[in-house]
Amino acid sequence: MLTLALSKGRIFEETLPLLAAAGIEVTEDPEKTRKLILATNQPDVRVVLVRATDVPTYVQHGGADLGVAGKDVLIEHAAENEGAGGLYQPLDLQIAKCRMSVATRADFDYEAAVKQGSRIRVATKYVAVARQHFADKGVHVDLIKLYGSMELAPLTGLADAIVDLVSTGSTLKANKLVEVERIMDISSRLVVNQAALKLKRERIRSLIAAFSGAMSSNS
Ligand code: PRT
Ligand code: MG
Repeated sequence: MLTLALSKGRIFEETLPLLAAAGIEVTEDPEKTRKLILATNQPDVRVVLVRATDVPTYVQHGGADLGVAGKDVLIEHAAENEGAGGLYQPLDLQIAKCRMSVATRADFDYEAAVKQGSRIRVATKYVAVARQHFADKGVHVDLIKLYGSMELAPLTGLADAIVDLVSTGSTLKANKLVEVERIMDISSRLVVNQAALKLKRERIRSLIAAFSGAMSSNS
């Protein structure tokens, strides 16, 4: 049995065409069932639905053989789990793309605050990335960990800036925030459990080959 961990929503949707290229069709719709384990047309392949941030945990500890997770999630997971040994990342799938950026209220002068060496209060879910980014710039920050709705922090005075994912930019715009700095491009990667890679070598290798074949035919 091969168990693949996916999160509902964009990662599930964008992984489907790659699975199809490997001859795998998920036979149930995650939006229409309450089941957390989904069967596929291949009797030896199943999909488990977990929270996006839980994908690396499932794969690292063998609850799933493989998974798909964003670079944002993988960096934070590695920082919280001392490098997350046992998680192999063979392929950037180039799906669920976005960028990680710093955003502020339009009336906050970020450049001036950075130049003056002021202490900046930054709210984010991505504490590891934010800490590294501001340390590299030599900017002093007070990091405030949030689990969602980061956009609210500068609007309520909780923080001067946020570090969040941006795709179309419409969420920032709707909340009258501006993107003041891009930190990094984000895409999702295939992650594989190290032990599964040894025990189920051929099955996993052919899956990786089918995924990368589907990607190169897309580009
Ligand atoms: O939603 P939930 O709390 O269950 O989990 P999650 O937010 O971690 O999952 P999900 O499915 O929303 O995101 C899974 C992965 O998709 C993330 O880890 C990213 O790698 C990737 N991804 C790609 C994104 C986006 N694009 C994205 N736009 N993840 C989140 N967003 C959010 C962003 O945080 C912001 O709130 O969408 C909003 C911005 O979008 P725009 O288009 O308005 O700029
Ligand atoms: Mg989300």
